[in-house]
Amino acid sequence: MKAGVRNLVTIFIAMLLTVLLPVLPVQAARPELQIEIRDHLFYPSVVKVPANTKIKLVVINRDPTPEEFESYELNREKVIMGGQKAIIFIGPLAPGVYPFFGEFNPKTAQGKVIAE
Ligand SMILES: [Cu+2]
Repeated sequence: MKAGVRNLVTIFIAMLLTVLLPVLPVQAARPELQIEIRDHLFYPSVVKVPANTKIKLVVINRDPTPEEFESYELNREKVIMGGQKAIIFIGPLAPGVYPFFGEFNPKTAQGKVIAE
């Protein structure tokens, strides 16, 4: 390669890295977890997450009836219509146990997030 071309390639790669590098760590640092509601139960009902990390929870309601994902400890409350899904961001959490429940079926729909 001629020196001029090599310089252009080097500059191009440097520009590409400048654009990409700030984006990549953000995606890597945000784990995504999926919880399903079926027959007024959560699957899985126990969810382990890394402490001190922001988490994206995708809650899919497979029941035909609406449910409300609710947690006092996580300070979250979200209605999910039948057959719909909701995205709920939680954390960063201190290590500990954070119960959640379905407000429309609180006797059966119970679960907990364990941050460790
Ligand atoms: Cu509520």
